[in-house]
Amino acid sequence: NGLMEGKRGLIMGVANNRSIAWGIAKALADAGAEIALTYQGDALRKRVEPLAGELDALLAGHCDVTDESTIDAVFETLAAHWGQIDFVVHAIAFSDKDELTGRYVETSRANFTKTMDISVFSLTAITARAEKLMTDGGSILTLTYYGAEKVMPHYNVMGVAKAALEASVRYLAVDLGNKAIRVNAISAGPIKTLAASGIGDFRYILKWNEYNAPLKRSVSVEEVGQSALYLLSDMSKGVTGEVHHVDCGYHTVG
Ligand code: 0WD
Repeated sequence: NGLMEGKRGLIMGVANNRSIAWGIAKALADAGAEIALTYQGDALRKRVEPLAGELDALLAGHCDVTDESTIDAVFETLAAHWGQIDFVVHAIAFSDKDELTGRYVETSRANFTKTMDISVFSLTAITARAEKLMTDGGSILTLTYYGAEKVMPHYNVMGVAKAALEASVRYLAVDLGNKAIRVNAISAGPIKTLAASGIGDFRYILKWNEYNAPLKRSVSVEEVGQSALYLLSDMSKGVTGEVHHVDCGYHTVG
């Protein structure tokens, strides 16, 4: 389908071919979008470069969201190549895996701050830059998890961060609405990715979802990609400030 024909945008958070961001990138490219990817550091560059090649995507460079100058550099590259953009996907989160197990009450100040900076503030930092290039309106999408709404074992400080991320989506949606820029989140069910492997008992959480979700299975990155396509295309022109569950229905029973 040509749903994204003529649209250009940035996808942040591809670490490898199992990343949710990669599932979204493929769905968008299939629908005709022109895509730019960033990578975090040289180790990931080796993974992301060939993936960018597969989609004829622009490699917009290294971006560590804790370093504002690297965010600026990415948006300068986009301004130079394209001038204007239509969408941004933010699929970035981090927390020390030693604190994604056991009790939330034992979270350290240092990891709390770092988790919030990388997983929450980065959406606002990126949106502020994207706004300037979205001169023809746009759609911004982030990834969240049910642990924002209910206590999930081991999700701990990341659950607190996702709650703040979801609130950010609503505030950003209001700030940018008069420019026809929409801001939404997909709350994805558990998927075995690099980031997920850091969460304690992840396999158990995955199984629990499979037994209990209405669809009796876990969601795939391809399915998250298809839902992202809806939120990033004009199909969802009237939707903003929304947290859309793509979790095989788990949130209805969990
Ligand atoms: O079950 C899951 N996998 C779910 C993930 C369920 C619901 C939501 N999510 C969310 C995650 O919290 C995250 O926000 O989806 C988003 C994407 O996560 P993912 O696809 O599960 O994980 P992964 O493939 O590891 O990509 C996340 C990437 C990082 O990978 P690693 O594993 O190297 O930390 O986020 C990027 C990095 O590429 N990232 C950063 N990018 C720029 N600057 C930074 C940083 N400081 N830190 C992490």
